[in-house]
Amino acid sequence: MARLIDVRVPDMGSFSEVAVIDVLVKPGDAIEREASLITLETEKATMDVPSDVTGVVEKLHVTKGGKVSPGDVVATVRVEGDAAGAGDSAPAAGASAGSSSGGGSASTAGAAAGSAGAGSSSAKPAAAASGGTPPAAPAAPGSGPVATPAATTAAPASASGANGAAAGNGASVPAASAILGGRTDLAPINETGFSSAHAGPSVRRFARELGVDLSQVTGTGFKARITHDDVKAFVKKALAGGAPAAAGGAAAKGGVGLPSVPLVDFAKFGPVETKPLSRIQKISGPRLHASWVNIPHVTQFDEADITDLEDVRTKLKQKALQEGIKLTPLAFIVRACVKALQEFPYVNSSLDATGANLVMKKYVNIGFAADTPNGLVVPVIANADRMDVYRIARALGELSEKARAGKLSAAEMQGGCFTISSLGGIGGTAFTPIINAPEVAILGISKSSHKPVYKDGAFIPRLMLPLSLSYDHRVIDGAMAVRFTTYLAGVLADPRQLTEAVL
Ligand code: CAO
Repeated sequence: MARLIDVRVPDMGSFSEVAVIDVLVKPGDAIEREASLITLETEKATMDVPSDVTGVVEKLHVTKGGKVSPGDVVATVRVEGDAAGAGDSAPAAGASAGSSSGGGSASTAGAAAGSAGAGSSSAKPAAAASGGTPPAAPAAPGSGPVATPAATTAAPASASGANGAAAGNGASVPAASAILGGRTDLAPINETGFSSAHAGPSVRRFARELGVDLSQVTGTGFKARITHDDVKAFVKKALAGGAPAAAGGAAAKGGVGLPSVPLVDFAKFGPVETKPLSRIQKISGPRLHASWVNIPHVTQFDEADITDLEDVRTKLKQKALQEGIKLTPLAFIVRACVKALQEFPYVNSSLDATGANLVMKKYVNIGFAADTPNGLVVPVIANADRMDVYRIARALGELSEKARAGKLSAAEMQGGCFTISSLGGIGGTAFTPIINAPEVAILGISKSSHKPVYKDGAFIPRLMLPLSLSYDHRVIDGAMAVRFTTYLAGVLADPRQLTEAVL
């Protein structure tokens, strides 16, 4: 006999009035249990609301562009006989529906527990309907335990029984350590990237169980949605040694990940406004974070005397401008870096996937950080070693313009060997740039200024350019780094070396 069952929006911690950005089904559609019905977007994450029953959509109660809150009915589903499965017995039984699906990693369990504690009774059937709090929704301040990287990376290791929630659900999905043959050296999950990944709840749960960071997985589904198969393919690649390695393997090997920072309800202390990160920030943030936690950074500071170089540049500048070339200090710095990289080939290398070999590059492609209205991008001057300073200046101008207009192609941001981050046009005296992995060094440039330099028994004013070289200490040691900056400073002090023709 057929029954009509309402599927509701689950408890989402402190979120309410959440935007419906996609409606994935229509009346008459036959749906399976766990099929995504709608996609919601909070300021922190997108998440799908799945059906907890198998049946036919009788009526939709939401529209794309509308707003919903926990407990709202999403759809009424006609369920025949016992087709509904565990989730349909009654709304109140939904919690068991969640666990019977094999879901509920440490993090989702933690978030759900927090939500339940904070939630109203009307929210509980909703949470039940989805089989638990959506994994993508970060726990709200005060709503309960927050999934820390430790918890998420510990989940796969729960074969050891360390994690009750995951261990209890381990029957339907093999633990990651089993799949990986005892290896658990996947990189720790980046929570920000994981939250914003385009994937449904069951895929998220699956990824959690395997310890897979969804932000690292390429989606092959509709609109680049990540599917179960994509996660499996990622794990297979990990088995073959192609996945990003954990930071020193600490998270996986010792079960200890990054400590989490405290969550604060800022609104308690005064008025606030929440603004989403830009698209570029969402992409670059996880990459910068990955570099920061994976690479042992050291920064070597130095200064180059560019008094003579500035004299030469001033003389050449007008003539170059007539040719449409803006001869800025950065063009000379790129040229000087090419020479230094040729002199110190280890700085022009990368570690291979095993971490046991260095890939020595026989080409020199220089990336430079460009500040654009949409955020930071790094265009790459390909084959900079085949260019004189004028061609470099032209390439810098063209790529900067494209960057600011948001018109850089993917190819124009790939293949870099070494990056320069120049803040010299703005100010500052020194900073510690983050290495653009898998490169092994990055040069930060600050504003040049006149300083008294003691020479031949007297102080004389010289124009000094601050250099900040961050390097990967696994590849470059301190002696090599300071030799590199000393050499670079020497080249920058001698404009003849920088204006010569390049064949
Ligand atoms: N010291 C003193 N003055 C400098 C200087 C330095 N180190 N570098 C540049 N200048 C001067 C230039 O000479 C120019 O002055 P004039 O017009 O009088 O010649 C002025 O500053 C502006 O230069 P520019 O910015 O137009 O050109 P650039 O080649 O120096 O830089 C680019 C181009 C794209 C690197 C720059 O515009 C930019 O985006 N910088 C920001 C990079 C960034 O955000 N890095 C941080 C990354 S981590 O968050």
